[in-house]
Amino acid sequence: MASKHRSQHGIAGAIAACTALGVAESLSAIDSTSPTIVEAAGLTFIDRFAATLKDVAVAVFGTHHKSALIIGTWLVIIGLATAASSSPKRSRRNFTLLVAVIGVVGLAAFLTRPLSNAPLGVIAITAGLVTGLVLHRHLLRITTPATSDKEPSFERPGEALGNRRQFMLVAGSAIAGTAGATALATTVRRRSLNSEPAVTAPLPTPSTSTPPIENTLDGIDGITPFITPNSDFYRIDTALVIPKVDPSTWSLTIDGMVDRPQTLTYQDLIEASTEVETVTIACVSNEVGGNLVGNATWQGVRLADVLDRAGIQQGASQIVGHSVDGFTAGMPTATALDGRVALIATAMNGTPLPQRHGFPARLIVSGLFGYVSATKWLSRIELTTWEATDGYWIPRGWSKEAPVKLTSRIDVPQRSSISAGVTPIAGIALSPSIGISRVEVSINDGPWQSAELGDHSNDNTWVQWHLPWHATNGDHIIRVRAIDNDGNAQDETPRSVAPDGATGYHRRRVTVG
Ligand SMILES: Nc1nc2c(c(=O)[nH]1)N[C@H]1C(S)=C(S)[C@@H](COP(=O)(O)O)O[C@H]1N2
Ligand SMILES: [Mo]
Repeated sequence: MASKHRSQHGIAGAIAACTALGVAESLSAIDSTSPTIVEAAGLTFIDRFAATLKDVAVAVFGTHHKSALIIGTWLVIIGLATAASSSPKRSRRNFTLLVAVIGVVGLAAFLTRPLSNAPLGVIAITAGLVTGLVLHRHLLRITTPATSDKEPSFERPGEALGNRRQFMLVAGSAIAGTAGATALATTVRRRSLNSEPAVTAPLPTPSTSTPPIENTLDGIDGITPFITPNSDFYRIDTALVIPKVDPSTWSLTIDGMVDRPQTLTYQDLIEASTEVETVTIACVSNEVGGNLVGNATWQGVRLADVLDRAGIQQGASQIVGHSVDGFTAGMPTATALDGRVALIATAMNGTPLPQRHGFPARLIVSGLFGYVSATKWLSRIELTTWEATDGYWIPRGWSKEAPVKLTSRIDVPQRSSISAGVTPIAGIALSPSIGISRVEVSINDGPWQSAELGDHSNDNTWVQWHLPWHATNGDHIIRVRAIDNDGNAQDETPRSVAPDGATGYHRRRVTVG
């Protein structure tokens, strides 16, 4: 009897918690520019544990793991509620206590997120708490009708059956209602979040006529295309939900150690977006041979021009990009002024920046890893000293200076087993802002052979390379290495991504026959 009550009390806790979460989530999901309660908890978790997770963090920030974090949060809360509610004697007290603690922690997490809709969050959490407590009490009353929260002295069989039926009915409706409301709210929210912003202004005609890329090696089957389509471009960020920015109210501030702080509206920025540059950007978390790298044509305003108008003060040695969701990335001021491509970008491959890539504006700096430069959903550019502050990832164990490392990758043959005959070996090599001068391939530790290079007139992009290979039967190891335009050879020592980027040669094993 005791264990039956224990499990029914536990189930009451689980159902009440689930319903409470459903109410809080559905209500807080209404504003798609704000995180929901559970998303806020997940974002706080990311900020808190990103450092501990280190390389694992890369995985956490991948899209799939974001859903896992949301689902995990639900499961943990429901699990805690089940445990707290299980004791037949202290079910009510423990459950109330737990719900109060989760409510306070949830509210604190929510209110400290930069994009949270505070009034909506307070309403959502209050409604969730009240629903959860009322439902829990009600379910307990059905479980133990005679003496509300105490073990009943005896139970007539018919009464027990009736209670059980009533318990199932209330519990079932609560779960069905929660599932329905949450599914509806999530669908509406997702639709709103996934819709790309309506283009409010046409992009201006580029002031520079960039020469078209003459000889890409796109014709080689399986090679990475020279330009990465927006839909295939890698995405890395700490945003559990992509910030949705309204361009009509958004503005970009340039302040800190400047003589004339600036405020630019979306319209201002679009009108000035006459620079067009093709630049490869890469993530520090990209392993040798990895896919966290992409090449796009960016349109925007030269960062140096905007800074010039603001007037950089003496000693302002760091530029810190701030995003609407609180992310920051800091780089040496010199990188914006040394002649390399450094843009406030508003468009990517001919369309306004996609939401996931930073709409309405982001920074793109050739030759620096994304985490120190490429702030998406940009809201502020702050000029400060190098010592004054650190970007998001620096206290989390990543290097403050982070130039992109010279690297190369084998894309073709795509399969690990191919048939004999002449077949291409091909891939990409990159060292943005310096450029690639040579790519070499070695088969089975044989001599390094120079590969043919695709267009490499632009030092800011990756270079496609190709070597025809007469493949003979057997197992082969293919290796690649690159040399940059400064004459530096690719670092051969295998190193993982932390703290400032992976090194080593990419190799592929291919079985021919
Ligand atoms: N607001 C914001 N901007 C950000 C990040 C982020 O987490 N938040 N991540 C940076 C990192 S680590 C990288 S590698 C690039 C990736 O840009 P992409 O997602 O457009 O490829 O964005 C950078 N800009
Ligand atoms: Mo990154």
